[in-house]
Amino acid sequence: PATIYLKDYTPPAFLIDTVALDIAIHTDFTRVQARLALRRQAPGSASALELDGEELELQALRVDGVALPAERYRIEGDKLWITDLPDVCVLESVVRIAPDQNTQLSGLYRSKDGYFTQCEAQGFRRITYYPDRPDVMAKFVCRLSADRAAFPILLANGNPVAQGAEENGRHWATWEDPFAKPAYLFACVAAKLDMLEDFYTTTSGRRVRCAVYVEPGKLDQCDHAIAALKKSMKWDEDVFGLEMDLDHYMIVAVGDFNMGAMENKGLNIFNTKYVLARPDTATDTDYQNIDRVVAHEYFHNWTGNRVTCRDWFQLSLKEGLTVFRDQQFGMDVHSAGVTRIQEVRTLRAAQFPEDAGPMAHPIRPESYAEINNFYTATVYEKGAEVIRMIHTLIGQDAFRKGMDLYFARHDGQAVTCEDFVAAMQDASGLDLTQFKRWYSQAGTPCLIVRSEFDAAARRYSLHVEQQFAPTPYEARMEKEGLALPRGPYHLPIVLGLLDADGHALPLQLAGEATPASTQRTLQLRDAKQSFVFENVAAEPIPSLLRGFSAPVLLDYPYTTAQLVHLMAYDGDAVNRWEAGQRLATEILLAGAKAVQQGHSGSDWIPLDYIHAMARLLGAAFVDGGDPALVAEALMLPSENVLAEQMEVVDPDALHAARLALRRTLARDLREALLAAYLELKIDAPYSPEGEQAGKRALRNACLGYLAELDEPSAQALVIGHFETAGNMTDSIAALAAVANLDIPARHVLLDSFYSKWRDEALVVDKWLQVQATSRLPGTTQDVRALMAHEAFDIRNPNKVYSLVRAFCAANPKHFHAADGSGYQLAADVILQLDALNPQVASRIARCFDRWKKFDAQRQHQARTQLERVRAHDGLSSDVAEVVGKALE
Ligand code: B3K
Ligand code: ZN
Repeated sequence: PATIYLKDYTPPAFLIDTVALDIAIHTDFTRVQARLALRRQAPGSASALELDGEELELQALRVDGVALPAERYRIEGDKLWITDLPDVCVLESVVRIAPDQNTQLSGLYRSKDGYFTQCEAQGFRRITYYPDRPDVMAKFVCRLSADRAAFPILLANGNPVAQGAEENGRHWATWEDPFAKPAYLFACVAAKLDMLEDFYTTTSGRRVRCAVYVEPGKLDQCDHAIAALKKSMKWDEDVFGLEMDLDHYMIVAVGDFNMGAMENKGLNIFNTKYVLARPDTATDTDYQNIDRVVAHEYFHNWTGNRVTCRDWFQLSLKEGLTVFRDQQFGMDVHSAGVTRIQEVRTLRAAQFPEDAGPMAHPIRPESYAEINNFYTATVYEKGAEVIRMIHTLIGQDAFRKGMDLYFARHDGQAVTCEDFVAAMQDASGLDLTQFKRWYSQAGTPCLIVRSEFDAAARRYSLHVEQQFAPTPYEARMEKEGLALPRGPYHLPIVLGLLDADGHALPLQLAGEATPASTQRTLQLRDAKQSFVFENVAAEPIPSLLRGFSAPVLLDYPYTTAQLVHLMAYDGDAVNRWEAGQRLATEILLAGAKAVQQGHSGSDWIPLDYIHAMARLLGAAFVDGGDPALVAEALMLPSENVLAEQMEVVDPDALHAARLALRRTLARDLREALLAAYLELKIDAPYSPEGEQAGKRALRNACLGYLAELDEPSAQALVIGHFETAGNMTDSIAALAAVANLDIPARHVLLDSFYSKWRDEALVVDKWLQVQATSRLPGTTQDVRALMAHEAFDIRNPNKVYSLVRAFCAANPKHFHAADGSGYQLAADVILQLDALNPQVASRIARCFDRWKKFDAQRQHQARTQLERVRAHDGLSSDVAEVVGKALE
């Protein structure tokens, strides 16, 4: 596939003031008429008009009402060029498209209940000829028509302006969006759906109709989404002073959708997974995800829609910022500590490996082959961390001023990441020149921190060294002559110092007259930099990078005793958790080594750790204890995260060590776990809110440990949990536990679950997922068998993600099986899917990212499969880019 470069950006020759679309949906085809009011950017210049179009059947082309002669235009691949246009003119086109054949789910496509669209990043070109680039912003009017009985609901962006009947039982509706927008934010829907509506009145008095549209019969699963929407609207007003700007805000749920959701202006289209919820079908995590995704798409209305991206290289401008905003919302509406811990876990599980692998890229890449491959953890999650660092460095008030300035300068524009940083810099007065390296350098920096205590001088020093080794991305750029000078990062280190009793010390930096507080934000700028604290009576324990203040790796030689101390006393919830994770990681890596050396015992598990975990569990029940935080602390680092720490990954040894540690904890803490399990039983009616959800999380974590005891009583507990569960959180916790046990009840429970929920697609997804992530031998064969089960459909992304992606990404023991059977399964699916839906195929292909970290035998197996995929005729640019970079 051809590479596209940021440095090649040129502004479009023509702008579009208005677009009038007429989309007529028929049984066999859809006819799209488009009327574009064009205006040349540089009047008098001669450049041709460049339009994009993909899989369109062109039927007519007229300029100012006159059919365009063949010599005035040229179609080359997915481009349509028109020459000799006047500076101002109206271009009309008529095309036919085939949404019923659109398995890519990009553009206009058919799903069970009707027709839906997905235009980001480049789906609009699959609907009509258009300059499909975000820096062309136009006002859209859309007339939609279809059969009335089959598709009674007709929606598009903005406001409904007219509707009526046509002959042959058809009907039409016209929608007008008062805001200029790029084509990627266009949406329309023609479907049979039920609707739930509610109203929200903004501070300035606009009464906004909030409507959720879902598959008929699912109205009882919409309350949470609509409540989340109203909460988000309120939050954005309170925190950022940003109001809803339209009279209608619609969310349409569709079961076939490539990603989570899409922020189309006034007409969000959502994966059903992030809309539908009922206590018996959705887990606490599902409820929380719905809050976050609804908020995220809503927040895009300002960060993404009112101010959009100049080009797709700037994707993090809207995504990093909007993820940061939904994270802040999450911290405000849920527990701040738990929310942040979960974000850190996601970053480590998805972004750090990406940054260390063949697809490494900065949050603003310089080049790409397929833009759909860049909706990544780096652009989103690391992008959000970069915004968070600005927020930490300049503080909440200056950040708010920066946001105000950004909107004052750029409302209605398509801008770049520089524009955002400039607003933050101008509002705060902090020089962010060096900070901008976060936008152009790939890889996870490592901070090597060493401390020094001078008892006589009562002085404590922290010496920090930054390492920022180049990644394959940098090597590639260099080969292409695009090498950028690399340099140290500017980042905030939020820290505290603890004394031996666990008290926070007042922090007085050298040169200061008095201590300022017990927590400080230090600014690191140099490759090597020291921070000196005065008046320190005894050697403290440093609590570094509190709240995970920068997306870096930290190398500090903590002793076990120090980590145990931090686990108990650190004033920062994230760092209490972090200390436990750090300790568990050390222990598990030692355990993996022991397993490799053939030790069968568990003497590599220090008693101090077991005691610390016991104290943690007990802490959930004292005054002020937080079961949700304890549940997080009980969760050991995943095998994939541990794998990143191994020179050569041994998935079997890691699995064995982790399981041994879980079993040891279960055995040694059994009374406490059982007592906690009994104590945490909730009698009140279900609520997904924090307090109950936290108790359930801890209770189910205890159950998970107890299930590791290879004993009938523990198995009976799990089965009883399943049978008495009053909500999906508890059911699925029990089912996931039993899916790992080779006992007769396994099949009984799985079968009864399936027969109960076979008609509830999202619950069937969970059923597939617990089986795909089972550690039992034979799982790979089970996954293959499930692909042939009536419950599976390779055309439905949720099914593929729940079964195949869960297997590849969350079952390392089986995916990385030494015989290559996991890799072969993945490659089979990638090839089968590539012809249908390249975006989904490419996401599966990403599971091979870390193949070079494994032993020679596994590398050979992986390479064989990667090469088989690469050699396939007609491979999509999506998969070709991922596999090509993996094999580089
Ligand atoms: N902006 C969309 C993502 C579109 C992905 C296109 N392949 C959802 C979001 O981030 O809100
Ligand atoms: Zn987004």
